[in-house]
Amino acid sequence: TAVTSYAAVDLGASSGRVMVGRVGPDSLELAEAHRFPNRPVRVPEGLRWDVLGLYAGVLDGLRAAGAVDSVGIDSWAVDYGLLDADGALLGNPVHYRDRRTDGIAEKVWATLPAGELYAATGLQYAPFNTLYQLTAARGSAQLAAAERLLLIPDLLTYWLTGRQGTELTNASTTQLIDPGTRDWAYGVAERLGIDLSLFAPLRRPGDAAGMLRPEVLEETGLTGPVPVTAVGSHDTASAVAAVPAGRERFAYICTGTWSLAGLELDAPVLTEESRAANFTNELGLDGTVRYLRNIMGLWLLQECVRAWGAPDLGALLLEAGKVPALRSVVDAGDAAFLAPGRMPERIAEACRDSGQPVPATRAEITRCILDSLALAHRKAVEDAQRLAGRSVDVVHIVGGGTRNALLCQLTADACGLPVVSGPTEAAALGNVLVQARAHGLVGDLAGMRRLLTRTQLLTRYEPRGGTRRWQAAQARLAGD
Ligand code: ADP
Ligand code: LRH
Repeated sequence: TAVTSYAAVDLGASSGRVMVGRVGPDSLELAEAHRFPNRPVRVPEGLRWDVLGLYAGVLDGLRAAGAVDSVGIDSWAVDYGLLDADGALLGNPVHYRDRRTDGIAEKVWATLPAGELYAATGLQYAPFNTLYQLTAARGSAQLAAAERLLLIPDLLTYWLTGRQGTELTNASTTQLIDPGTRDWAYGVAERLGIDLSLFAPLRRPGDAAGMLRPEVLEETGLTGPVPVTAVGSHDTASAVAAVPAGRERFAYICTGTWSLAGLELDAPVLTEESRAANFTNELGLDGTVRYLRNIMGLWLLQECVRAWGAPDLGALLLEAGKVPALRSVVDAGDAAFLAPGRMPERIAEACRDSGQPVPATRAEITRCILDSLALAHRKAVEDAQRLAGRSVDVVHIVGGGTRNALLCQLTADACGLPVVSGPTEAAALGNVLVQARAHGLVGDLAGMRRLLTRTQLLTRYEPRGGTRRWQAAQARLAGD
């Protein structure tokens, strides 16, 4: 049978890329067609995404990709664009790190208590969940003028095809979806006065999402018809679909700007204990639930590197590897690190405030971040197993953080479990595989993962012992 090829548009918070996946009966190859930075822009009204710049990057990428059998788009979650009655975008989409949601959750909980909200939606508290963003936007001129809300990948799909939809895995991050019915949480929306008709109808990974418009074909030099296929449009859903797991019992950590650490389940965990531990139930492929915790992730390092004028990352990690382990740790799950700016100082302050040695050099700060991330990974993997009543034998790490061997090794040490790292471009691979499946290839989720295991370069890290030191660090952080 012929090899087919798919363009995967994957927009992360730090960069966007268009990858081309070639899929055969027993082959899977991924090549980068185009990569471009994703730089948020601060304007007087707040922090915004440069969504036109991203769309231009997508068009450049499709041109570079050349002939493909289909296109799929995934991106970071929760954010959206508003359209007026003519279908025109109303303003630049607000960045999830914008401060407009400060203090909003408390207002929502006054109407719908946090416990009830969790039982109905299964979503962990994060100030930027779409529900809180919409509450913060209430009364604004823009929302008043809006006829339609499209999540970021759905907005780009609309621009490419002229067709509107709301893809389910990403919709599950709005906090307006019931993870049990996998449909809108109608009761929640009603009690909070959110008009669900703002949203386009739900569609699911694998559904047809339209055809590239003639103008898009012309601009990209492609020959039509080129279909766009709905994929797991939440990047984390696509990345989890591409975890190269066989029959083993596994936990996963999707590392990039964020670390998303947890388990794949077939039903949500909606207990009060789970809410207190801030675990989320996002929807995955084929009826799966992504039961995980959001951890600040390599954002902490990205922001330091930005503050330091972008020194060489490889050299910095080499130096960090020589710094003694676990001198000081911060809580990498703390939303206090959400906003941009002054990151080296904020890390140092957190160490000082908790009575630990204050990291001074760049290498020491980097080491503190990586130790703290590994520790947060450990805690999430441990808590997920306890809360879901499942145990695991291996931790899979996928995403940009797989390039950071020190982080992978420290995670293996902290978890006391082997870590299998790779693939790096997991979200793009998950995106490609869902498109391939929609075109009759690769079979079910297990089939997709078998193909990944056979074709992708993976690295194994064995735990080096010293679990007690990680336990002690965890206790220190918890203030025990
Ligand atoms: P996102 O999709 O959220 O934009 P990525 O998955 O692209 O994030 O991962 C970006 C992260 O990967 C960076 O913050 C950086 O820490 C890490 N990374 C990228 N390249 C390297 C490298 N050569 N060595 C170590 N880490 C790297
Ligand atoms: C990772 C991610 C994550 C969300 C965050 C907003 O890119 O999609 O899963 O929680 O961005």
